Amino acid sequence: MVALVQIRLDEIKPLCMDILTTAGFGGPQAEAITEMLYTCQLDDCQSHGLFRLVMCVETMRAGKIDGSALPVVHRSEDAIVRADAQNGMSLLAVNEAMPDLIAKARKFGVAVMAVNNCFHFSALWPEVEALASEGLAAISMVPSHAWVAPAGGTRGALGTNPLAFSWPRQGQNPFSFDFATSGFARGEIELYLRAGKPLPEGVAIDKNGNPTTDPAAAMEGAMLTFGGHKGSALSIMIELMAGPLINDLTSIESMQAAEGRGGAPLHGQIIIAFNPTQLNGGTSKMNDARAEMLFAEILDQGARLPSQRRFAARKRNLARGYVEIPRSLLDELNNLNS
Ligand code: NDP
Ligand code: PYC
Repeated sequence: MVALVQIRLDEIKPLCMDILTTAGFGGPQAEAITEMLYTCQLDDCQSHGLFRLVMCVETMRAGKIDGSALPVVHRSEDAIVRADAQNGMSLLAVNEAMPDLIAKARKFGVAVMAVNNCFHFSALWPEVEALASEGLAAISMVPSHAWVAPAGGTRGALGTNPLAFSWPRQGQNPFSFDFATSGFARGEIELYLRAGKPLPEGVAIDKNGNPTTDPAAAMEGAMLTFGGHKGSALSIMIELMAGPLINDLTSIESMQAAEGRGGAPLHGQIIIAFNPTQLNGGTSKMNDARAEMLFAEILDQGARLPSQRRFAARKRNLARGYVEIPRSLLDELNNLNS
């Protein structure tokens, strides 16, 4: 049994800001990171909540990130928003480009945000859900480091490459999902390693290409995509869409750029926003009803929608005023900067 400790909601942001600014992040970068970590921890996203403070500090120690970077958002008349994160974390750049993306999606029906030169450690759902709260459907993708073998391969070539989607719903939480295209996210494997738990079968191979359930051997060898060749193809698409398409690095190049120093990957991010009002030809009421019929049928079968666990966790944590994390993680966070 992992020993858990409670952290009051009002303690989370000061804890993050303290750790991040002590590590060397400037105010705006630290605030954007803190907001993301709070949002994820509130929803019990253990692999990308407070745990990711460790990766943020490691990224600073690796010496390649500009912790005081101020992103540059390029203004244009077309449906594309380009944001250069200037070698800071992705989050500040995404936040600053978001109003333009929303305005352009409303104007053109579809708009694309291309973020370049960003270190990236975070979950994607908060960004696509921010767009859903504006009535837009949205997709986001990023590569990472080449930890994942392609289907039929023997060594890392692809990132854990998450794909997130959000669909706005009237008067309720959006339909959203956000998952790594590897069977497990890297963060999840790290949590298994810390907990001393074996991985399920089919998640990883060791450095000799043999199946393994040992998280340490998996980290030395390669992770596998979900769904065999299907997840592998999706992962390659993400490499292309959030890499060469927007003139940024693949997971192989990101890994090379890190020179074995650890920390978050460095690459690009793509977010695509769709405005239903234009795309459905002004019939949004009918189309909302159609989408709701689909969700109702899924729920009627006893299945759950993705993100339902998260929304329930948020409600519970807001009501009780605290989150729970492993005591060992809190100890590690308290010692991060010593
Ligand atoms: P999970 O496997 O935890 O969850 C994937 C999605 O599936 C969630 O939306 C989840 O909803 C949903 N889901 C889970 N079980 C069910 C079920 N039984 N029925 C319906 N839906 C279900 O995700 P991962 O571990 O793959 O990824 C975790 C996070 O890691 C993501 O936020 C991702 O963005 C992040 N990540 C970031 C990377 C980066 O480079 N920045 C790289 C890889 C991952 P719910 O949450 O409600 O359970
Ligand atoms: O969990 O795979 C992961 C991950 C990579 C970068 C940030 N998180």
